[in-house]
Amino acid sequence: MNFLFITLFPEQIEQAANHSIIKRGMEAGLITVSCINPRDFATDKHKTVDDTPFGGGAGMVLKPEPMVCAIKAAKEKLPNGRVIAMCPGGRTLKQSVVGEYVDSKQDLIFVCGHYEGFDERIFAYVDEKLSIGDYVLTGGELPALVVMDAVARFIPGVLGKLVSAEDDSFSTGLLEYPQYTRPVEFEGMVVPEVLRNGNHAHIERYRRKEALRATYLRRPDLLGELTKNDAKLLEEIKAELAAKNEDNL
Ligand code: 4FN
Repeated sequence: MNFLFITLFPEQIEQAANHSIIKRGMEAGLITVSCINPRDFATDKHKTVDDTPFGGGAGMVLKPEPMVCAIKAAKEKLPNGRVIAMCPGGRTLKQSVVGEYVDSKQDLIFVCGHYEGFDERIFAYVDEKLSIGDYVLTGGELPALVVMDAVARFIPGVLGKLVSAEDDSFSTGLLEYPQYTRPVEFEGMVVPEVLRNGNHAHIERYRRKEALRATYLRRPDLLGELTKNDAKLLEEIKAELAAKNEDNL
């Protein structure tokens, strides 16, 4: 799979790509990471890529010509590429969106903004707008890198032999159950008995229940349709919470 970043700051992408799992995927020939700099398509002697906004106001807007030239060059390099403009108004990145990108088998072309953002007319050359969440940032590079990280781990071989993204512990759609390693006792806090002495079935049940508990308490919005078994575990959790509240009275 090929990832191409349209960015005024290619060093930021290259630096990030030279670390972690992305580097391994590149070395294994499973992914490529490249950049196109819109500044290379600026035609004046100062290589101008931004200008003041029509109508007035603070800051600068990215001019459409160099951005669109860069997008066209990216599409020539990756004809099967999906052009994704990183912007706060896009649909929000979720694991389901990551799955869509993986399943599409398309290369990904990220358009990264700076200053006050893009001239509206570049969106005619974009397949979709995507956001990673609601906070003010200085550029679209970090969001685009987040998307690449989330997508790359699904490419067979990128994570290595031992773990595959599809059957790892994050693929349940729930928050993670609590995990422990040695020592059995740390500062008076003890690893739950079931994880030390329980059988496989008991451990599986404990982990499912604790994943449901964490999700119910902290991110109930992530709980979708429950299986019969999960519904039973959740009833137990609610009963336990109710009993605890009575104790507090
Ligand atoms: N951000 C908001 C409202 C208005 C502007 C911003 C903002 C970088 C070029 C866009 C931000 C967040 C998630 C890209 C934010 C993202 C960006 C992203 C982003 C410079 C213009 C800008 C209401 C969300 C707080 C700056 C809200 N995912 N403008 O951050 O590119 O992809």
